[in-house]
Parts: sequence; structure tokens; C-alpha cells
Amino acid sequence: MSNEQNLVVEGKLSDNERIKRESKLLRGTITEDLSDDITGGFTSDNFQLIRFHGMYQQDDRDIRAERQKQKLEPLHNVMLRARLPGGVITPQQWLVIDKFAKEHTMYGSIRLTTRQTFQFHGVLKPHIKSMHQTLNKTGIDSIATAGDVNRNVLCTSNPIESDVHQQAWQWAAKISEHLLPKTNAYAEVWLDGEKVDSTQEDEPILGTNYLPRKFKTTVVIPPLNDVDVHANDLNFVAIAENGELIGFNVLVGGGLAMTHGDKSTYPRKADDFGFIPLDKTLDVAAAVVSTQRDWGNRVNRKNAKTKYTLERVGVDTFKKEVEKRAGVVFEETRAYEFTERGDRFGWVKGIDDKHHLTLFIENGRILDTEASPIKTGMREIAKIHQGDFRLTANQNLIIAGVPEDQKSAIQDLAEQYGLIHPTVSKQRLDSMACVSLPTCPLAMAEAERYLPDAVTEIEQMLAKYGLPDESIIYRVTGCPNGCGRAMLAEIGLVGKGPNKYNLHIGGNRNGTRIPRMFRENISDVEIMQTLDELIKKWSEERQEGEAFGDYVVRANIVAPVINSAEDFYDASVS
Ligand code: SRM
Ligand code: SF4
Repeated sequence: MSNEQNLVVEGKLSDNERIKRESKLLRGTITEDLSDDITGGFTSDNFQLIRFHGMYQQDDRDIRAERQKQKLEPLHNVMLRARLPGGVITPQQWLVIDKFAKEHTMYGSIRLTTRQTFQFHGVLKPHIKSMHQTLNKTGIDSIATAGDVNRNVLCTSNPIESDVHQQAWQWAAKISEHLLPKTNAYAEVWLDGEKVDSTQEDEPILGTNYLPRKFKTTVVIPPLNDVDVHANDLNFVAIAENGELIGFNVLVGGGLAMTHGDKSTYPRKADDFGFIPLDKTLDVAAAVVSTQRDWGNRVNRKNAKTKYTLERVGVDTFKKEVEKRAGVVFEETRAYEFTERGDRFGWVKGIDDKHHLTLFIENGRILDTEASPIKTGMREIAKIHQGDFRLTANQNLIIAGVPEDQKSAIQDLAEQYGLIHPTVSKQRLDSMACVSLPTCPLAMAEAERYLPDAVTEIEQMLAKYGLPDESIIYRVTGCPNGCGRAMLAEIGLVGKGPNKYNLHIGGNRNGTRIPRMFRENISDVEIMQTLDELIKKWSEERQEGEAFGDYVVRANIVAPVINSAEDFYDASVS
């Protein structure tokens, strides 16, 4: 419920606020910690501060107990997340990250994420500084890919398919630059940059205490909602006329995370603020960020994201403040429709007669296996590819900008190294999981390691009930933070404990409806039994072409989530 008076939450600020305030604009004592070889980890405030530089401290949970038994500290290491607006990376950069992953990470993999970038898992302390320097030399940084700042800006994939894609991607890059922290801390700590007195620096948009919580932005090109706008704080929906981008509809306040047992947290869809012309884009981006900076909850981090600020102060109040700060009046929303999600696999021909090949990468994990040496395959392709690579928001990868005379060479390599799967089902292409165990410290249940076999079971059910060519958007997330975006799936599993999940159903194909909880705390066996019954019913009772998520809502198996702030936990409507 809105309360226009309640613009700032009073109370004792969370400890993260102290950490940011005392950090000397994100420097902390990271440099001192880095040279301390008594521990492999970062201590006290630096544990949080390294996030603003794109890193998380982790340890392998599969071996944690064993090390404890041996009285060893956990095998501390960091996960690095790169900043790649719109997911663009060149073959030369790919070769550098491929080599680094092989030579200096514990797992040897490159992990493509749900936000169009890559992560290295398992970088030990002695390699951290050289990692940043190596990336920097090839033009990649990891600034603000984590922490209470604007994260990697997404953009609908395949941006050179048309002029509008190209323009939209350029806006994603500009927004990312505009909202970056301005502190010199990253350069000083990791790149031996010249020392600057932090008291002489300013953060005009983010503020010197940074944002109350993480903040996420997309540029999306309808009809493809591949970036899942409702997972994001701020979205620019591209509006074109005669093949030219003319402006954006602006959607604010989406987000998917919740906490088990805390009904003040819930997934929420973004609200439509209206249309703006192109020249107002950066002003509006800065105004939304600065309004959230000033009004977001700095007392309780569980309720600190933009979605809760909108609920607390009211959508109209927030929107008016953005208009005031940006010097703009939102025009009526221009007509648009999302009709699909996911990626368009295989070859498409784009502008300039170039070709683009979208590859399915299961779980986004680029790692050689005996059956599919895909990491080697990507390396071989990078050695000859003349265009670039584009990472998608669904953990897949596009080989973009291939000239006609190179198409067959790329196709041959992709086939040779198992990067093309002629028999992969539509169901597998429509399934996704977050990283979860063993690296994620917050994981409650398996996700990435659980997904492949779970999809096989669903494929078998679809075949058994005469629907082998159908698919259901199926997503698994190892805890309620929702990194695998299960809260926008037709079937979403949310980890609750070892081999226990909440089962949500009733999202739709285009990602504009949140699925409702149908069964709580059930095992994988119970999940499959439940899904078997539901898929059977769907096969018998569906109307022509009716998707699973729409069917379970029409058949009153679950009530649709209409306003999640009010009815997400309302048991009487399910
Ligand atoms: Fe996430 C935290 C992985 C997309 C909501 N996320 C984490 C951490 C860093 C755990 C931690 O805090 O220590 C996970 C690291 C696991 C690992 O070992 O790699 C993690 N999140 C991921 C990735 C890699 C999942 C994946 O399989 O691809 C995605 C990286 C995105 C990127 O490149 O920036 C990822 N995370 C998301 C998404 C989906 C999205 O943004 O499209 C969400 C839900 C949308 C949203 O924000 O509402 C998401 N992650 C969270 C949250 C809950 C935030 C909140 O509002 O409460 C956390 C925990 C936190 O921030 O406290 C979290
Ligand atoms: Fe980890 Fe939870 Fe995110 Fe999965 S959803 S990566 S388990 S924080």
C-alpha cells in the first residue's frame, strides 16, 4: 500500500551502510588484505567491498566439511563477474579469458550467466590482481557487477540483426557507463593506478554511500522479452518507427527475490511509467537511480530494492519525482507487445549480409567433457572468427557477424566440438537453472547439477502424453533469491533444503505473469509425480496451442498472481 508521507525509512541503518560510508569510496583496506598470506580470504568489511569490484568470496561447499575435519580454513577463493553491457565480447577477449580460466581457476570453466556476462569460479588470492590486469589489458573490467550499484546492463540479444538492435545495444553501453561508480578505487587497487584522495572525489549519481541495494537495468526490443524485464529495477523498452529507434517506454520496479518465511518479501513486476524520447534516456536513468538512492530503505536490506520503494511511497509519487529530477514528463506508453522469450537457436542472417549462430550452452557452463569438448571448440572458433560473440540473458552464446565465406568453417567446428546439438529438445532449450552448489554460499538445494536429469524426466513425460514437440518454460533456482528467474517460469522450482523445493506453476510464456506456489517443500520424486499428473491433464484438456502455464490458470489449478504485493502469499486464492 502506498504512503506518500513515508519517503525515507527511519531507524538504525544496516551495517552495510556503515561499510560503504567508511570505505573511502570503495577502497577499504583491500590492498592490505591482498598481501596478507595468512588467510586465503578477505577480512571484515573487505569481504563486502570486493563485491563492488565484481568479486565474491566463496569456498567449495563439497569439500568444506572435510577441510573442517582436518582443521583447515575453508578453501577461500573468489568468483569474478565481468562487466559486458549487452553481453558483447570479441574473439581476442575470449581467447584471453579461456586461457585464464584454464591456467588460474580451480574449476577451469567459464560460466555464462543469466545477465549476459561470464564468471570465473575459484580464483585463489595470489591470482586475483593479475586477473584484473589481464582482463584490463584486453579491455574488460568487472566494475559494479556486484554490490549496491547499477549492475551489468542487459540488451536483447542478436543486436546486429537490424539497425534497431545495433542502436539499442549502443544505448545499453551508454547507460552502463553513465551509471558506473566514478571513484578511482578499482584502478588504484587492481591496476596500480595513481592514488587519488577519496575526499576530493564525488559520486554524482550513485552518491558516496552508493545505493541501498543492487540495481538492475535492461534495454529490451519487443517482441522478444529475452532479458525478462520484470526481474529488473529499470527497463527501457525500445520503440522504433520506420526502422529507427525513437525512444523508450520506461518500466520501473521489477524484481524476483524473496526470503522463505518472510512475507514482506515477494517477487514483483515492473510498473509502466510511460514513453520518453531518446535524448532523455540518460537523464531518466539517473533520475530513477537517484530517487531510489534517496528513498530506498537503508534500514532493512530485505526491503531495500526499488520494488519495495515503489510499494511504500506509491508508484505515482516515485514517477513524479523522476519527472522532476529528469526534467521530463512521461508521455503515454507507446504500443508494444512481448510475444516470445528465450533465444532463437541456429543461424539467422542479419544486416550487412552477415550471419549469426546461436548456440545452446547447457547451464551456461563452458567446460570440456569427453562427450562435448565445448571449451576447446569455442577456443578454435575464436581463433578464426572475424565477428564477435554475444552472451544471452539465458546463459547461451551467439557467434555474431560471420561472413558468408566463413559460415561453413564455423558450422563444422561447432559440430565437431559438440556445440551444436541436432537432437536437443525444445524442452531443454526452454529450461534454465542458477549456479547453486557447490560454489554458491546461499544455496539451499541443487540447481545447475540437478537440471539436466530433471529435464530428461520432463521430456519423457511430454513424449508419454503425446506432446514431444511441446515445451514448458522450466526453471530451477537453488534458493529464493531467484537467480535462475524461476519466478517468471511456467514451472519454477525454488530450493528450500537438501532435495526440497517449493513448486510454483502458472507463469506465462512471455514472462509477464508470476507463478504461484502449488506445493511446498517437496522432494524431486514428489515434484516429478506432481508434474506427471499436471502434464497428463494438460495433454487431455488443453485448448489448441494452449501453453502449460495458461492451462493451469484457466483450469483453476492455481489462481493467477495479479498483484504480488497483495496476493502472492494469499492461500485463499490458490
Ligand atoms: Fe544472483 C546472489 C549468482 C542473477 C538475485 N547470485 C547471488 C550470488 C552472488 C550469491 C552470493 O550473494 O554470495 C550467486 C553466486 C553463485 C555462484 O557461485 O556463481 C548468484 N545471480 C547469479 C547468477 C550467476 C546465476 C546464474 O546461474 O546465471 C546470475 C549472475 C547475473 C550477473 O551476471 O550479474 C544471477 N541473481 C540473478 C537474478 C536474475 C536476473 O537478474 O535476471 C536474480 C533475481 C532478480 C532480482 O534481482 O530480483 C538474482 N542473487 C540474487 C539475490 C537476491 C537479491 C534480492 O533482491 O534480495 C542474491 C542475494 C543478495 O543479493 O543478497 C543473489
Ligand atoms: Fe545461489 Fe540462490 Fe542465486 Fe541460486 S538462486 S545462485 S542458490 S543465491
